[in-house]
Amino acid sequence: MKGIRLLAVMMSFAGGGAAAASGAAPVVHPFESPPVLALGGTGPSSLFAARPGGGVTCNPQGSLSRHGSILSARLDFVRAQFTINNPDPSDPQPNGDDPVELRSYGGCKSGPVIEVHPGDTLRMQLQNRTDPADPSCLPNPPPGLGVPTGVGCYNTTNVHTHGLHVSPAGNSDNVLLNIGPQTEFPYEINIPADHPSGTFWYHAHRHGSTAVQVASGASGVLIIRGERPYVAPSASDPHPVADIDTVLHDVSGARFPEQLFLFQQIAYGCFRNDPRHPEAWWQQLYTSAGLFNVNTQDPNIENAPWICPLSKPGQPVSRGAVENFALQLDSASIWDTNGRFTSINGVVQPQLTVPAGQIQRWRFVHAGIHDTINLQIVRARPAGGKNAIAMAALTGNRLQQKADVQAACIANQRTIVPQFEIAGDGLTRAKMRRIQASRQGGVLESNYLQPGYRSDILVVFPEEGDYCLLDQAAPPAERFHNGSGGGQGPSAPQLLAYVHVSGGKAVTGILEDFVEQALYDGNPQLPVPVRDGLKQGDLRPWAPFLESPSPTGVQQATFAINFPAFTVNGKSYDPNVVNFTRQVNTTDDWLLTAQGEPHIFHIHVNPFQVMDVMIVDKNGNQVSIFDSDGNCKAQLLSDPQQLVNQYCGMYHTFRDTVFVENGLVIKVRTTYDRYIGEFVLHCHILDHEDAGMMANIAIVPNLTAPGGGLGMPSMSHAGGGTH
Ligand SMILES: [Cu+2]
Repeated sequence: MKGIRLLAVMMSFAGGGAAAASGAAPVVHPFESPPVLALGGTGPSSLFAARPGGGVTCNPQGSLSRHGSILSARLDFVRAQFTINNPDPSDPQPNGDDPVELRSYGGCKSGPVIEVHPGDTLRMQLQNRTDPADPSCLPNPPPGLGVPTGVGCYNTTNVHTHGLHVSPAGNSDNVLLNIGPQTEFPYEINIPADHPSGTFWYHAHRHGSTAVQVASGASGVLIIRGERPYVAPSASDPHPVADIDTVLHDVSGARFPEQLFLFQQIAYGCFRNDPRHPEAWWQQLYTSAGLFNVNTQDPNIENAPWICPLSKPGQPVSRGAVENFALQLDSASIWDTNGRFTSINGVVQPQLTVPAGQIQRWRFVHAGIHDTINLQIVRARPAGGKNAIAMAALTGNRLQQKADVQAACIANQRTIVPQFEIAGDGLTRAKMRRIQASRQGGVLESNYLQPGYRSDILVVFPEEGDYCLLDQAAPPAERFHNGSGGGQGPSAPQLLAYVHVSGGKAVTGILEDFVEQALYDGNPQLPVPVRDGLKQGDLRPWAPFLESPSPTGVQQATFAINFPAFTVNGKSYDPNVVNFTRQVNTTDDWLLTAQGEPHIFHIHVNPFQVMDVMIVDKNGNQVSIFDSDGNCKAQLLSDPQQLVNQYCGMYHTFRDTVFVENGLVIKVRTTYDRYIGEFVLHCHILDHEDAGMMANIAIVPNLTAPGGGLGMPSMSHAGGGTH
């Protein structure tokens, strides 16, 4: 089923820096929520009912049913055909819909939303319905596939519940599983009753095929919805669990409308696959400058946008696919140059319509594999009552859009709409954070989203009009190799979505006051000091954690590429080696560093608290970037060479994923709470992970007992295996 399409009249944008490419009228795609699984029994419908502008264009294979606290989801991992809309007017495909064939969940561009409650058991029946004939899994894969050592087996998979505090063992959140083609696997994930509510996600995580699968769309949003109301602290329970969900409503008790944003960077390419030579498939990728293959030495081809021409005799063209690791994934600059667009819930540049003055909760999930999203919401420049964005910016390839976006969506202190962040990586913050147009190091602040990050914000649009959801360009200092392409955000601002604000009631005062007053007004049931705190953005009663226990140990993790080795502490991933063995219910500090270029630290099972970020000052001393209030030091922010701005809201927050800028030391603190077993830490630039930037950690009952307390060596088959 196609979404409703509105064809806007083609007009050049008055005052636009570049005329939109001629010929094609912009196609407006309504914003879609991610697909939901069909109900296969008695169960809840998704609480994400808001689907402004139209239906979802994919009904995923699979099903969902609930029996008491057991939620059963049948999730199909399939290689399926669908389309991805491409705004580039030179795209020859009908309606600008590129045909693709990709491995993902249920045959959709983004996986179905899974919503559970604390205390639920999530039974996920993963059906791997891919082809057992998998050339990437041969002992010697065809050299043209560009598969490095350790990478391959694209049809073998598993599922990781990113950010969940659940068991890593057996058939729970165990990423050491290899679920082959035509195999069915019953996950059973017990979500503890005291688990924080929030925004999490699931994705494929089988070492060697993670990047290919996630870059194909094998990811989905996993919501834990909480209904635990505020309870006063007591001597026996000094910090009772309570959910921020219970205060996010208006005076009538109606929940603030929610929108999910699963940002995906689906890196499809169309290949010249000669049907007479299937052994040579996935080796010749079409670009606007010619065919790109692993032996291409021509930078014009390497940096050219990818295209999907129409097939004709003598010119076979595959559907868009992610099959060649070397061509499609493992370059720090490839996402910036390949011409593909970041999609939201499977749609490129959707239009979201919201009323003015309505507070909404937006849940952002960065499900890309590689590239930073510098998220800003910007008021578009009015153009004589015309929809400036739809007229111009939506027509054009990325380079053509650059000028239009820069003309229509000018970010400055007057045009930026503040984002009020209430949770990072799903975990409610102790204090609401205003992300606004403070000038930091010569750049305007963004919501810095790295692969794996989540950010929950409250947003309210002050008045009717058009607004741009932007992936703001990274300043030169934050570009990979200082300007040679790739790295921390795009080289040109990119339009992610546009927001049409229509109707509602304009807000004239300060938006932060408006939001905090609404929280105050909506919650008269709270004790006076708690309610007064809400009015100041104090969220401590709903934050799952306030401070970590004191640490008893220090661990280090250093990410580095010594090509072709991708390493943690100098070692490439070996599934047979346990790199760290730690004792359950103890706390460590971890010192995280990256050599040469930035990497992204993620550890499974337990969140960590960002204790400090340290930088080497000009005297050679290691100093904190934070002042005594936990804010970034002003002199660092005024220096664009000091890349500290993305850490400024993180002091003492709890997360599960953190960017590790090279040259900095990130100190995090984590408690190995409750769960025994073996899991991983790794770089969340997923092609780095596949190539070896991952390590095993085993949590044992007792470090000093024989076998870590898991039993005598002769009983080793019973346990999580330690060394
Ligand atoms: Cu990395």
